[in-house]
Amino acid sequence: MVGRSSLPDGALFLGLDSSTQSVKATVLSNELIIVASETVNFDSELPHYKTEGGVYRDPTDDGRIYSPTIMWVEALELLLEKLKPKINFSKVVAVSGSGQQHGSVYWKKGSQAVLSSLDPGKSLVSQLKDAFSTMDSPIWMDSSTTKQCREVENAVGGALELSKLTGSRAYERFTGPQIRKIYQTAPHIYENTERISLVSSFMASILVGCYASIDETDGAGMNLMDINKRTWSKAVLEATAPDLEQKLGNLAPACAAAGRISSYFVERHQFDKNCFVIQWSGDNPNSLAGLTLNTPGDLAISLGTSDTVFGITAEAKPSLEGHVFPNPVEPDGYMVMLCYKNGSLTREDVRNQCAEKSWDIFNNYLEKTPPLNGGRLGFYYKDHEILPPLPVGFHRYIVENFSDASSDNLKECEVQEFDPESEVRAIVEGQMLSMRGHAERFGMPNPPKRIIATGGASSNESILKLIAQIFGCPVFTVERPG
Ligand code: 5FX
Repeated sequence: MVGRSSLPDGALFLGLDSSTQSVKATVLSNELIIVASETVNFDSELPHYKTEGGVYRDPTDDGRIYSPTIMWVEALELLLEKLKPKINFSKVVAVSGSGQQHGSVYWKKGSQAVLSSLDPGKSLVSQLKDAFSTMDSPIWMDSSTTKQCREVENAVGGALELSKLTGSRAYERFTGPQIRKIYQTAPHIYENTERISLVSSFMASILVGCYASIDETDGAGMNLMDINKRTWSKAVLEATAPDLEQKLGNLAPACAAAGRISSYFVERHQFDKNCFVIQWSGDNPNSLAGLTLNTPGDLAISLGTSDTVFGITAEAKPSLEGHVFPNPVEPDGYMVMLCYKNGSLTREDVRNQCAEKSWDIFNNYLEKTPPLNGGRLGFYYKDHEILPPLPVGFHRYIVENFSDASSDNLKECEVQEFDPESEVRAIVEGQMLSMRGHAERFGMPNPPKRIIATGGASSNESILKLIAQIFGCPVFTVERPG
């Protein structure tokens, strides 16, 4: 591996992030200083795919949400082109990345050969466009596999049994139920699939020029891996689809090297042939690693397209809510996580409707309304929510006798609307109260010693202040590329 003392002068580290709405690159120096960054936004920079927020919503299949696999390939190429004038790729000693969790890619039979013989004179898109048995990658926002979830749970003895085995009960967005749906509804696609990658292992595969392993941490987001043994669970594989193990390949620890960068990138982009590709992992596990979360009393909140809450724990105690994944940096430990689908896009919706599409006005409303909003509480689901699993809808309540110290006289009544100021406070408070409630139920530290906030909205000080009010602890955030 790359020892820090043996690093060449000017060594660089390239971190990539393949997320729902964009791909991003961050380049770090040997001293861990950010020296360059770049982004490719799918909707605005690759408009020919006609995605909205990086995804397609299928009007004929309720809850089906997917992305065009090849768009991620084109975005990677464009990202490297945009980065080229800013850094010398030959100085990059290691590259790794994050992928949106759960999303999956279906490599067609024969594609390993294509991947390992890419011609550096041609684009990746032109060579990989026919490499998939389906052009559609189901992603984490999908909620169309409830039937498959119940079937897999029932086959292994129930939801709790599945959770004890894999770290989570069956969730619609998890890759196992998604694979089962493809096997059931499009058996020819399943049959013609040589390898199934996660978004993380898919991007690593392109960089190494062969199928990269799924890492154990992102692998735990599939409802397929034995959370204690960190191997595929035979019982769950059988309950999901036939001959699945060979289509998944081996698992690898999140911190292992996937291989050296392929000759395609050496010749086309002048990377050094010794540059390591380190296993990619999921965006949330990598946030945990990047935030160097190593104290059990700390909680992290990531405010992005999805909102997530996570912490670390020594033991795996999976239950009916939330997820247990292997800790990506502590080989014997675990991370625990809650995920909400209605994150930044839902906050943006309320901003657009109530705050003239301006974050300044939104923040001003947050600052001038009191904590707990004089009893005006709301729950806003622009998309089918994961936690709690509820359909699309905005729900607003006024709690009466709110100042009364006892909870006996509290009475809530549902209302159709709030004034704009209260609406703004209600959405953010509703999100944070839900996080606090579920985090407590899941056995996460209460109150946390401190919260570390990350993700796009963590640059919003008014939101950070509100998090501190709801959780009753200090809130910190991290340096972000400008
Ligand atoms: C986690 O379980 C999720 O589904 C999301 O946070 C995705 O990882 C977003 F990319």
